[in-house]
Amino acid sequence: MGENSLPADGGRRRLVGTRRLLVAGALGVLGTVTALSASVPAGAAAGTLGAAAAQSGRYYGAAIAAGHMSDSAYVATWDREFNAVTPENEMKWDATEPSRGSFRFTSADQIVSHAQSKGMKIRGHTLVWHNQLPSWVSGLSTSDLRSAMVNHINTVMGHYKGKIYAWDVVNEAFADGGAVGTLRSSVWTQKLGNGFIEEAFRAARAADPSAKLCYNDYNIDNATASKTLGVYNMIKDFKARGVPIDCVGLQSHLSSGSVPSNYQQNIAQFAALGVDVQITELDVGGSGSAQADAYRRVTQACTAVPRCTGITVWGVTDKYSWRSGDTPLLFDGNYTKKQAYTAVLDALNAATPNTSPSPNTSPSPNTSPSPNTSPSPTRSPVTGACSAAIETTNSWPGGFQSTVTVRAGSAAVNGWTVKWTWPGGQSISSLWNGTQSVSGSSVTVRNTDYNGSIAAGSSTTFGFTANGTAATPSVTCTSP
Ligand code: 9MR
Repeated sequence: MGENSLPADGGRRRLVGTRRLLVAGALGVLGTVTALSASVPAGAAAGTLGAAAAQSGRYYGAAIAAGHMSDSAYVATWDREFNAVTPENEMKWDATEPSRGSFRFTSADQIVSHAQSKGMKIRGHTLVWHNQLPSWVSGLSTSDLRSAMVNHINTVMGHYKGKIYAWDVVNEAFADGGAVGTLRSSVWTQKLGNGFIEEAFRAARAADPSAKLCYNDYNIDNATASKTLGVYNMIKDFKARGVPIDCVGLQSHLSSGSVPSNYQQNIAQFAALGVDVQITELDVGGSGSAQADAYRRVTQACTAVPRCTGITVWGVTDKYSWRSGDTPLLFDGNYTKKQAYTAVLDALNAATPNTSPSPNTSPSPNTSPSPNTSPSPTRSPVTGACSAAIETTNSWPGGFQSTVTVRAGSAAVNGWTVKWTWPGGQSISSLWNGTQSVSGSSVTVRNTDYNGSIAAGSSTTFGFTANGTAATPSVTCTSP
């Protein structure tokens, strides 16, 4: 599906598509801005983007690249102006798991620890995407790919557990053309089918229940575009079936004059599904007052909707932007504030306080709840050199997800077998990081070729989703 694949330049051609999709004109609110700014009581206006956003309970973030952190003006501007961050490339699959099972977090850790030291919110970007995916992933069989996806989610989210405000769990899965709901053809759809999105979200909830889980995409800024409606329908379906999802990310790579007239309506209609909305990769090509007007409209659209919880611009300075030729950011190449900066600051300062901040990962009233039940793990007696503990990490009507931790005793283990018996007719629908054999209600799971060796005192995990009522049967572990 060539028309759906990304161009080699990392997506620059999408902007053409964006322009085609977006409704022209639509700058009718300009006249209101001065009046809004003027209504801010003297002394109430904050002087930086982060502080201004915080007044209404929101964040204002920037994408940050670890490679630029040696530029002191870059870091100084980030620290001064922003209270949130998204690593621009450092958490992507090619950066974090360049070869199977071998994880690297150095660059991402650099951004995370800096952000933490400044009390910033951190958005995790991104776990499952067709782009910046190392070639070893595309070569896997269906069952290996499923295991690799869940293992990647578990390991990356596990590494940052408790530190991430929101994760872009799945990025850019919808196609730019075709009927409403058409997914982009990728290794994910080809091998796992369209259900890969749901599988990823279920695994993500189990991996870090404290993080908000977002679906993130571009060209979903226009409320009536078919791509937008496809995402809208997916979220509605997830909420109705209790598939965990907390937020939608509108990337909003825009150009001056191309902010859709229904942009605020779009945010509001997503929010009405019971998810937060975040503007995740905002940049607006252009300059001067036209660019400032577009930024102002985007900001006002977010602050007008209580569940629009924050905005992230895709970079600090034009000079490092992925589309620097379009000068799309709020600071020029010398870190001088542009007209667009002032427009954003004024719009943030004019926002009325957000009185209904959304609780973390709460189900909306119109959904079947998907509680994160975490009863204390049932531990097996140590019968051999290993022990196993099973816990329910998610459940929903008619199904559940479990994680089994296999631990070596005082000696290293080379190969392990975990067994249990289902108490009430449960059945595994999908298992990762193990190989299963089932006989009636008896289940046997053995290690795969990559996780059989466990050092003394260390552990590995496997997991599964299952049909039926959540259960934590007693499990045994033996090692040859
Ligand atoms: O800004 C990122 C750029 O440095 C990378 O080269 C590019 C590679 O795909 O990804 C850019 O970020 C993208 C983001 O991760 C997802 N949405 C589109 C962004 C711009 O292409």
